[in-house]
Parts: sequence; C-alpha cells; structure tokens
Amino acid sequence: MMETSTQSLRSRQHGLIEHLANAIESIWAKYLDLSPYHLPSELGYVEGRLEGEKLVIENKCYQTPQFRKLHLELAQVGPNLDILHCVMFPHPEYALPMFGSDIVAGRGQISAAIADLSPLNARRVLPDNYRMPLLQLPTHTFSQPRELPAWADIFSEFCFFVRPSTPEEEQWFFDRVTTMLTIHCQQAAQASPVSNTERAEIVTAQNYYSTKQQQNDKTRRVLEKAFGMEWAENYMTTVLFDS
Ligand code: BLA
Repeated sequence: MMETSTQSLRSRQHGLIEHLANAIESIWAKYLDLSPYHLPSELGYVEGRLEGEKLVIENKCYQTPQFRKLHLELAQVGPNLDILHCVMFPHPEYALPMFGSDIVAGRGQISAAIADLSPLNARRVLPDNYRMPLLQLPTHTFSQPRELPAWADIFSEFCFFVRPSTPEEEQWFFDRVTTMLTIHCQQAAQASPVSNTERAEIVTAQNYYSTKQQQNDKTRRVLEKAFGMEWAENYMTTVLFDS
C-alpha cells in the first residue's frame, strides 16, 4: 500500500525530484544492507492543510549496519510546491559524514537544490578518503548559485547550493548528488568502528548538526502552517532531525 502511494506521489512531482528519489533508493539498495526502520505509524504518511492547500508527506525509512536511520521524504503542498528531503544518520560507532539533500520546487521551477556530505567532527573537515574523490568531481558554473543562511555552518567545503535554471543544470545537480551518494555508500560499506572517545565526539557533532538544521525557519513555517506549532516542533526534532 505504502509503496504504491509513494510511487504515485513522486510521479506527480517535479521531474528532478522523481529521478533523484528513484536514484537514491537504487544506490542505497545496491551498496547497503537495508532493514526496515519503523517511524511512529502515524508519521509514515501524513496530510495537513496549508492555507487551504493540502500538504501530503510520504516517508521512506531504513537502517543498515552503518546507519541508524536513512530517511527519504517526499512532500507536496497543494499542486505547486514539491519537496524532496533526504538525510542519512550514521551510527556514532562509525566516523562517517552526514549526507543531506533538499530540493524545493514551485510551479515547475526549482528554487533551492542543496546537497552535502557534512563532517561530524569538531574541525568540520572531511577525511581524505572523502576529500580525494570529491575533489575530482567536475565543477560546473551554475547561473544562479545561492548563499547559505547563517545557521548553515555545519556544511563542508563541498556543499552545493543552487537554483538550477535549465535542464542541463538540473542534470549537473543530479549527477553530482548521485556521485556524492555513491562515494558515501562505498566508503560506509567498508568502514570500521571507532574508539569510545571518538564515538563521544561523533555524538556531539551529530547533535550539533540536528540543532542547526532545526533552525531552518523556511521548513518550520511550511510545517507550522499545515499542522500547527506543536506538531511542527515534534516532527522537526523527532523525524527530520533527531539526535
Ligand atoms: C530551504 N526548505 C527550504 C525552503 C523550503 C523548505 C520551503 C525554502 C526554499 C527556498 O529558499 O527557495 C521546506 N524542506 C522543506 C520542508 C521539508 C524540507 C517542508 O526538507 C520537509 C518536510 N534542508 C534539509 C536538508 C538540507 C536543507 C537535509 O532538510 C541540507 C542538507 C537545507 N533547505 C536547506 C537550506 C535552505 C532550504 C540551506 C535555504 C534556507 C534559506 O535560504 O534560509
């Protein structure tokens, strides 16, 4: 049932969202050992109303030996606002970065497309096994790069935040995100557990990451208008960015 409704939501969303959602799931399935992750059942599929328009949210969640939660969320607000949200939370036993991506599209036009592998250490630098392959990626010049907001000090030097304005730029974004994700899954599949001291540092960094993402007022406002303040706060701190 869930499967069918998710497939149908993404087929009604912006093409880049549909393609990236499919690609994320197939890369996860190819490189990782997926098991189900159970969200509170009332939060798998939710509907609310935003200023008279319906907000529909569909969640896909998994866990693996290296990741405590893989979360892919598709949301649609009325007929005009489409959202893809994806975060991979590593188990703190592994020194892995946090993969995150968000696409926001309105009326057929993407306004925000972002992806990063965010370091989970105090120095906020990715390890060399990530930096080396990421430095090899082609660098395209997008016509509309975007500035990160003030809370966004969690992102790496490879963070990519643009408003893609042609099919070619959408393809560049897609290629870069899927390559980043592939590198991440390949590295994760061969990672070994860390010491307890390092684990403590990773827990702190993961909490910091979530605290910063919870400060994104644009996300909060969409959820508050549709579901109310209390629901939005609970959703942001337990489903989107838990610690
Ligand atoms: C921006 N996120 C936004 C915007 C909206 C949402 C409406 C504004 C679009 C724009 O500025 O053009 C809404 N995003 C949502 C909602 C959900 C969501 C409702 O995920 C979930 C239901 N956000 C993330 C992740 C990252 C992220 C994982 O969820 C990055 C890895 C970043 N989103 C992000 C950033 C902005 C944004 C940096 C721009 C914020 C700003 O300019 O102030």
